[in-house]
Amino acid sequence: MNVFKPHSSHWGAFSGRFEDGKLEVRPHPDDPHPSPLLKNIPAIADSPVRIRRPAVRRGWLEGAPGHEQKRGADEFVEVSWAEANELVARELRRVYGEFGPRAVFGGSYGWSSAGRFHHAQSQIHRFLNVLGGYVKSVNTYSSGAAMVIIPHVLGPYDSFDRKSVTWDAIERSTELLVAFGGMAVKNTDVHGGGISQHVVLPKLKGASARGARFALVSPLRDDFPDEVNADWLAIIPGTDVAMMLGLAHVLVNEGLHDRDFLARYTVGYDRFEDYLLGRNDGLPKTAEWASDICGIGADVISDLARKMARSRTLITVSHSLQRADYGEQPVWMGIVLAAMLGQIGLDGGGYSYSLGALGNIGKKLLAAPLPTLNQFKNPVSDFIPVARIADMLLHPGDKFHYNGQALHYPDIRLVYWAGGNPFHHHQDINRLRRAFKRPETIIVHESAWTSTARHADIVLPATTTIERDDIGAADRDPLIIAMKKLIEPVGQARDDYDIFAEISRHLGTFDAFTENRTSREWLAFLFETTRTALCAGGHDAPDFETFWQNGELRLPVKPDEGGPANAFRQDPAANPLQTPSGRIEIFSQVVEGFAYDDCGGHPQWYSPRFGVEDARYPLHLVCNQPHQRLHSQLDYGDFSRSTKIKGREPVRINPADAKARGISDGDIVTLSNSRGSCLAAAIISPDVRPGVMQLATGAWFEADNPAADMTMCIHGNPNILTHDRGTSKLAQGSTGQLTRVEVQRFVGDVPPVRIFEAMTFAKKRQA
Ligand SMILES: Nc1nc2c(c(=O)[nH]1)N[C@H]1C(S)=C(S)[C@@H](COP(=O)(O)OP(=O)(O)OC[C@H]3O[C@@H](n4cnc5c(=O)[nH]c(N)nc54)[C@H](O)[C@@H]3O)O[C@H]1N2
Ligand SMILES: Nc1nc2c(c(=O)[nH]1)N[C@H]1C(S)=C(S)[C@@H](COP(=O)(O)OP(=O)(O)OC[C@H]3O[C@@H](n4cnc5c(=O)[nH]c(N)nc54)[C@H](O)[C@@H]3O)O[C@H]1N2
Ligand SMILES: [Mo]
Repeated sequence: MNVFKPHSSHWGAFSGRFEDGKLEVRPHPDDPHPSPLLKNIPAIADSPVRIRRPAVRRGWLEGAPGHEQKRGADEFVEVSWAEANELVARELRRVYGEFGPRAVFGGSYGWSSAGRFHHAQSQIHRFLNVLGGYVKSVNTYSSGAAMVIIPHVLGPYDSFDRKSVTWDAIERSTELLVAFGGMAVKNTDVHGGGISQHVVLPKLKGASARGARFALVSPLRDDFPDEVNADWLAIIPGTDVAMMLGLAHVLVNEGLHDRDFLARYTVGYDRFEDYLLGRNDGLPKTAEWASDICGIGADVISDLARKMARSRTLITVSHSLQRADYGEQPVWMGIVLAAMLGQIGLDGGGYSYSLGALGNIGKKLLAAPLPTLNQFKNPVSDFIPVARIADMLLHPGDKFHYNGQALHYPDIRLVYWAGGNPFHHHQDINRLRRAFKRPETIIVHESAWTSTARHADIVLPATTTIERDDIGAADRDPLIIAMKKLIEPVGQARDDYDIFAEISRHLGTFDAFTENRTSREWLAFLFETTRTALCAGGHDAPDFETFWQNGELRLPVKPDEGGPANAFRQDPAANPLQTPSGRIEIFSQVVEGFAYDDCGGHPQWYSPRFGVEDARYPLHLVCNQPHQRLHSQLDYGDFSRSTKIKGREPVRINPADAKARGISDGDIVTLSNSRGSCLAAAIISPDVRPGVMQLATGAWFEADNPAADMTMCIHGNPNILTHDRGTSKLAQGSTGQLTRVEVQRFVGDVPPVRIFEAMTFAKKRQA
């Protein structure tokens, strides 16, 4: 009998064993609320959709590298590893030689997998840096707008986004938690790198049992768990800033704002108040004004404002709110509202950005550094804000704005991706398909035939975590895990490290890339930093072999002393914020100085662009994170597939909207707008606001006609519908969360979904 061995994933620590050709998975025994996403894991071992051998697109193999209309609609030819390595090395040599590193895009955004050494992003960046560098991407799809605006208003993103308020403080002190964008427990199933304990539900229940109240501001009722009783304020998507302004207006009107706090800790409130009260534009942003825009009653807004002023109130703003047109505004306006309440820096009060978006946010900080692979320095300074990928490929040389800089898109010849799925994560997939036809060569390492792999020229089969040894560790998770190999590599899959090492051998960079360490030697080497730091801090720390045998190691955590906001509140002169003024910038001279028409010097209401451009499409579509998987990962797993209806991704529709269109539960429907369309299966639900539908991201994109310029996705990927514009000239963040569509019942023969079936391969034609 095989024994259960420790392992980890972005959605939980677990142990696994492979017995009788089946993978069994058990959650970590100390996890109070394990994630159902663990049920997706067993399929990794034998799914037909795994990539088993290196494969090259026929047109690329038989022709020459170049712009290519057939990319995404061509056949693949399987080749040997020797041939694949030779092809990749030759092409890299050509592109670096002829065009230099500024022609190579290695941004390679994506979540890859848990595991500190075999982390695909770290591996690819290290590999490309050794070759001379690459054009990178900055910021994330998660938080593109917030990462740029928060430093102007509060200080460095990393010190503020997640370090402000702990769950312990909420359980202890919060009286009213107002969650803009909610706090869906399904989102806290995951955390990048791993999560050994899922505590959010128990913590919320704890706070609720002590008497805390919750206000859920969201178009979806289930953005807060049923177990705690929240007041659902079913807002119209994209209108939170208007509602926040309405709340702020009530505070001022009734003298409930904290003038002392504003005077002592902030700058620029007067400029903002002029706007709020309409002194310059003649338009006071009253509760009634807000109500007309956001769909929440003026009396409800007024009542909430009073309660917020009377209670120890915590305002949270979700990532999702800023993954939309003008996404900088709700992040900033949430801070201003919290400043007006004067509770920033008080225990369990104030402001917390993105609390509830990931499972480890709000936990205590670790007192030791995690094992980390050195990626080396990238000598190339060119970059794009991550979600500008299609713009960059389509418009080399064009100018774009970003955070006060005017920049130009580089001319990319070669795209190299490992550990991400742009055909899942990027907006306006029909446009992305056109963009992916532009480079001369696209190389992808993947473990499964995702749509991105199918749009590449050279596809190299990568192992998953369960096929290799690694060290599992994550930010604010005290448990380091010996992630032990559970099965042999599927087919001819290789670890990303070994793939890059072998290609490096062809390019003469093997020693620099590998430092002549085997994977096992790397694990011991990386563990040593953590061990040394622990010893220096006076803690007990085992050597690597002992850790590996024990299977896990518990790191010490820092005491809950509150974040930088608490220190700032206690003594603003001694602990100024790292902003130009040292205070909270309600008005930012710097942002004002950029003179952007879509992000001014203080937060303000801008009507979403999609509302204007897509006005003829009557329904809002919320494209949020899936509860049944992490993004597109393991969409072929049992749990994800168990939620499909007739093989399609479910879309939730309010009963009134369904009735008006003759749609019944389980019907296949077509969602469409000017950018494209997709099929999905209807679930009629009163948990979505009337006028709103919800279709999660992550169903693998499958074109009904891969050769056509405009195609429908027959599986249910919402990014065929979303628009591809940055949040504003300031941050250029992704705006994928919201769009507008029409929906109708599909009549006729429904095309079968085949994306999870085994690929068939072509034979190379003899020259
Ligand atoms: N419309 C809309 N779009 C969105 C969002 C939204 O709200 N709405 N959300 C956005 C957000 S927040 C994010 S973070 C992105 C997520 O976008 P991604 O991070 O790109 O999504 P994943 O599905 O996690 O893709 C990871 C890929 O890496 C592969 N992989 C895993 N481990 C390994 C490995 O060890 N080696 C290699 N070579 N490959 C590996 C997986 O098979 C998978 O295909 O999506 C964004 N897209
Ligand atoms: N199970 C699971 N958990 C995940 C992920 C996953 O793929 N699966 N992805 C992880 C990642 S990478 C990230 S970045 C985080 C993302 O964290 P978020 O971006 O916060 O998560 P979403 O689920 O996209 O959105 C949360 C909710 O915001 C609400 N919402 C959308 N638009 C509006 C609006 O205009 N106003 C208001 N008030 N509410 C709105 C929607 O109802 C939606 O359910 O989640 C993480 N957690
Ligand atoms: Mo994300």
